[in-house]
Order: sequence, then C-alpha cells, then structure tokens
Amino acid sequence: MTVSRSSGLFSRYHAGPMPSPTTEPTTAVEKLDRCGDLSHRPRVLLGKMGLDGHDRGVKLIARALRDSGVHVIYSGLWQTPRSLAISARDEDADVIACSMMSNSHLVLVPRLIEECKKVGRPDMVINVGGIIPQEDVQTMLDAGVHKLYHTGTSMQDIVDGVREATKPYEPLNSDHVTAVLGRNLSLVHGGSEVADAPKRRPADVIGLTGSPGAGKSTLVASMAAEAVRRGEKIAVVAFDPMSPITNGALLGDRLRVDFNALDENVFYRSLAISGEDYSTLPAIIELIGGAGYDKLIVETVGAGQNETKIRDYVDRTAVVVVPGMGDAVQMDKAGILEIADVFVVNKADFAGESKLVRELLDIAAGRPIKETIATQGKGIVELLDTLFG
Ligand code: B12
Ligand SMILES: Nc1nc2c(ncn2[C@@H]2O[C@H](COP(=O)(O)OP(=O)(O)OP(=O)(O)O)[C@@H](O)[C@H]2O)c(=O)[nH]1
Ligand SMILES: [Mg+2]
Repeated sequence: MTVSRSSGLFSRYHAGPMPSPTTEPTTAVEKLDRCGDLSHRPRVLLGKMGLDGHDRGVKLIARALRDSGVHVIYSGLWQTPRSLAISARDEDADVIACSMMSNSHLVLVPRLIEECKKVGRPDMVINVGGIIPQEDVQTMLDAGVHKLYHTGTSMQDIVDGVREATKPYEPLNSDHVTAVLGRNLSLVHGGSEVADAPKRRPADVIGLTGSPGAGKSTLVASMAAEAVRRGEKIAVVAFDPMSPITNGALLGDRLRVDFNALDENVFYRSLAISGEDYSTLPAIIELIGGAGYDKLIVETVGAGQNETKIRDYVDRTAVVVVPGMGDAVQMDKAGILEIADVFVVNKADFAGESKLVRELLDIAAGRPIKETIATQGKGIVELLDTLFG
C-alpha cells in the first residue's frame, strides 16, 4: 500500500506502531540550476526555533533548494528568535525559511519578526512552513510573515517562494554597522565594488584548513566561544563548496556555533566558492577589519593535499589533521602540510593520536603542534593563544 506523506493515514501514525525504517532516497528533486537567471544566488537561512526536533522536512527542503542552485544556510535545531535573526543579518539572507512543527508558531514567529527589527534588518523576508492550523494563517500574515507553507507543499512551490524573495542587491540603507557589513560582503563576493565603506586589514587573519570533517568548524566554534569569554571581538568567514552541476551549496559550518549563547559577539559569515577561488577574499578581509574586527579566522572548504592557496591570503595558516589518516609517508608528501605555520591535531580522543604527533614532530621543524578535542573544548585556550599570540 502506498501512503502519501500528506494523507491522514500517515499523520495518524503517532497513535499506532512506529513505521519501519525507510530506505527511500531523500533527494527530492532533480539536480538542476533553477536560479541561474536571478541577479544573485538566493541565500536562504533555514531555521528551526524552539523545542522542535522534527528535522526531516527541513533537511528535505535544504537538499531540494541546494539541488536547485540555492545557497542554503542551515543553522540547526533549537534556535531562539534572536539567534535566528542575528544569523539572517550576518549571512545577509534573502529569506528566513522557518519550519515550525511544535505548535509554538504564534509565539516564536512574531518574536522573530521583532528581533529582525532589533538587529538591524526590519526588511527581512520570513516564510514559515510546517504544521500551521488554518485558523492561524491570517494572524501570521498580519504579524508580517511573507508566505506560509503546509504539509505536502511541493518542492517546486518552495523553490518558487525563494525565487520570489530574491531581489537584486542594493547597498543597505541603514546605520547598523553589522547589517551593512553583511550586505557589503554579499556585494563584494558577487564581484561588485563597495566604495564608501571603511576598509582596514584586521591585525590577525588566520587560515584554518584541513581535510573534510577534520573538525575545523567545531574548532572555530570553540575558539570563538573562548574569545568571547575573554571579551574579545572575533569574526569568522567559513567557505563551503559550490556544486559544479547546479551552483547550489549547503553552507553547514555555522551549525557548529551556538549563537543562542554567543549572541552577536561573533560575526560569522558563510560563503560558497568553486574550487580554491579566493579572489574575493582580500576585499572581504578589508571590510571585516573596517567594521572593527581585529581577529579573523577563515575556514577553508575541506581541503585535499593539493589545496594550499589559502596561505596567500592570511597571516598564519593552521592545518588541522586527525589520527588514522595515513602513515609517515603522507607526512613527507608536498602540499598542505608544507603550508602549516601551526599543526592542529584534532580528535585527540581517537586512537593513533600519539603516533600522529610523533610523525608530525619529525617534519614540523619547530612549527607548533597543538592537540585538541574540539567537541570537548580541550586544548582550545592554548590553540587560541598560539594562533593570535
Ligand atoms: C515524522 C514525525 C515525527 C518524527 C520526526 C522525525 C524527524 N527527524 O523529523 C518523530 C517520531 C521523532 C516525531 C516526534 C514527535 N512528534 Co511528530 N510527526 C511526524 C509526522 C508524522 C511527519 C512529519 C514529517 O517528517 N513529514 C515529512 C516532511 C517532509 O514534511 P513536513 O515536515 O511537513 O514539511 C513539509 C511542509 O510542511 C513544508 N515545510 C515545512 N517546513 C517548512 C518551512 C518552509 C519555510 C517552507 C517553505 C516549507 C516548509 O515543506 C515540506 C515538504 O512538503 C507529523 C505528522 C504529519 N503528517 O505532518 C507528526 C507531528 C508533526 N508530530 C507531532 C508531535 C506532537 C510529536 C511529538 C511531540 C510526539 C510525542 N508526544 O512524543 C514528538 C516531538 C519530537 C520533538 N523532539 O520535537 C504533531 C505536532 C502537533 C502540532 N504541531 O500541533 C504531528 C503533527 C502529529 C499529529 N498529528 O499530532 N514526529
Ligand atoms: N570525537 C571527536 N569528534 C569531533 C572532534 N571535533 C569535531 N568532531 C566531529 O567531527 C565532525 C565534523 O566536524 P566539523 O567541525 O564539521 O568538521 P569540518 O572540518 O569543519 O568539516 P567540513 O567543513 O565539512 O570540511 C562533527 O561530527 C564533529 O562533532 C573531536 O575533537 N573529537
Ligand atoms: Mg566546516
């Protein structure tokens, strides 16, 4: 028997036995650039506020948008209205797409609208989907929600909503320094000049590179939290890859940072690039410095042995390595290990850690080797001191 997701049968399963796990693929649409005709790649912030663990819908939407040429920023579960508003401002989202399944939409969505005003983006477009009773629809629209989506909405409708929200970039007419920075970064990353913004190189620009999944973003999150604890201002630019097929991207580094706790004490911007094309990075660095930041971390896309260009743009490069990825022969190969000013042995909780440190000592030639367990915040104080010392 086939049961459609929007049918009553499917929705009643909470009352009965749990369905058996499905192996059905979750890629919902054919990979096709559905946004190439727009003035820029739409930037969509997907967020889930409150105590709502239903993430299947939002993950499906993330993939469908990515596979349609959209740049999707997923900020994760359990966001507050304020942290979502800060993310939307710093990421200069074209639209916040909120998925609400926990019956808290009448409280949290109006707060989100308020917070967007407070953090300098009263113009932010907010779309809401999920379990929204019909009788609440008008209340939500009156509160300022742009569009509402119900269960069973087609992926094409969702893509169309994003396309409609994507307007050509104009310089932001605002006194809010961070909101203006967010927009200016969009402009320069899109290849436009920003003439009248303050520009200055931050005192320290650190590149953080290493293989996919080595723990770069988790390290950045821990270092940012430590910097905030010390009362320091810090900025992060995190690059993720752009699809060679659709030009879409899933910008997932931000997810590692707890903005509910850090609030706006960290400026964090996610950007998609092809390959190692860091051509817009110098302008980005200057704008971030001009907005008053002296400490900047640039996280690269997950890097291979050959990907070393980041060193040309930063003052110091930290290369993140993890146990279990090779032996002493890998250490001698030319490439990414050569560009390290600092080695970070992350996932030090994994087997093989001391062997890796021994092998690195052999090639480090005096370069510092810092051991960390990013998920536990271990070694972070020393790493921050080494990188920015
Ligand atoms: C699967 C499911 C679960 C799974 C979640 C798995 C997961 N990782 O997501 C499990 C079993 C864990 C679960 C648990 C619970 N669930 Co439940 N769950 C469902 C169910 C059956 C389907 C949701 C789903 O995944 N649909 C498939 C996805 C693809 O669709 P979707 O999420 O609706 O998204 C679509 C649209 O809504 C839209 N959309 C959604 N968001 C957005 C956002 C934007 C911007 C846009 C454009 C579009 C859009 O696009 C999507 C594609 O069409 C629904 C009932 C239903 N039929 O909706 C109940 C339901 C959501 N659950 C419900 C409840 C109450 C719970 C629990 C509290 C139950 C309990 N007492 O323990 C817990 C809470 C869990 C938690 N931590 O929050 C209620 C919510 C009631 C309400 N809001 O008033 C529902 C409606 C069931 C019911 N009829 O009572 N649940
Ligand atoms: N056990 C353990 N897991 C870690 C550690 N640091 C990070 N992780 C986990 O490793 C996974 C990848 O972490 P990320 O921080 O996203 O890695 P990344 O290098 O930024 O990944 P990309 O940006 O995709 O290249 C996550 O599941 C983290 O929780 C660590 O020190 N120990
Ligand atoms: Mg990362």
